[in-house]
Amino acid sequence: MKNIAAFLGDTTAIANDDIDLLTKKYFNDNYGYPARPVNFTKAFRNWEIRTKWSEEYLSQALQYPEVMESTPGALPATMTLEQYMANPTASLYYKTGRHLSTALRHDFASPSPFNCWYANTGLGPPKTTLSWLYAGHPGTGSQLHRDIWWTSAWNYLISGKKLWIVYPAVYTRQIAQSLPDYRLPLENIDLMSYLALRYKPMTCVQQPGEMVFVPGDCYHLVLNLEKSISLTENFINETNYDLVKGYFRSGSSQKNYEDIEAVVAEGFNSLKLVTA
Ligand SMILES: O=C(O)CCC(=O)C(=O)O
Repeated sequence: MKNIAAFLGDTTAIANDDIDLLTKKYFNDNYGYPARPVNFTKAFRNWEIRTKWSEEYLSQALQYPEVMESTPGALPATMTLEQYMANPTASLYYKTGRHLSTALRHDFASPSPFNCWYANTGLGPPKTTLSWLYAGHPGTGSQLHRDIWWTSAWNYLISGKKLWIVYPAVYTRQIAQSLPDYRLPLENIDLMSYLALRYKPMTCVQQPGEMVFVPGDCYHLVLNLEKSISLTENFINETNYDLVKGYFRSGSSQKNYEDIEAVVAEGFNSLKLVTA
């Protein structure tokens, strides 16, 4: 992809935070409550999965064929991680939630600042898991979107390089009204012409060992600049519960809304226990 340096130079940088130890209070005060995107450059650089989750190790652990995410026009495909990695293509992207049902789940615990009330609820087994492993060849990526249920997310880069394009929450309503303009063909993005659009994004290039936080009210788009492997999880807690409730409030299922209300009530009770 051409012009990355020029593109980065013409956009506002997402904050790089080089704190060594990320506490929940520091995260909530500076990024969670203000809903501010950030790239943590050092806090997770020694996370064990960064070295343990090599391509070979993951391919061994994830032998189930997955349906690939594909760019419009690409033929649908189903592949194991090993097959995908051996076949460079920019039109297919490997994504799985299956790591949580393999031994891989014992290799990591979600960092405590991002504790998720839904994933950890005692009210019953969650119907949906909010944890995914991505593997992508250069040129693959995630089209412009807001995250599932308007939850917030962290994304940890194990290997490779990713370009993040994140819109400040203040533009969310307007972008939602002109989504086709902001959804660009991933296979042929002209980054500089992207800047001619009315609303300007924030950007960063994420390196291995870095963790990007994206608040649930920010549209974002991600491009793999090199062959990349990352782990991402979404979460609901005291920093974003009302946004998530708003998502379900505007949906059609009263039952889903009530379930999330119960999870949120349980979450606040658990906070009382922690601070008592
Ligand atoms: O690594 C990526 O492709 C970005 C993932 C992402 O934005 C998401 O899962 O919501």
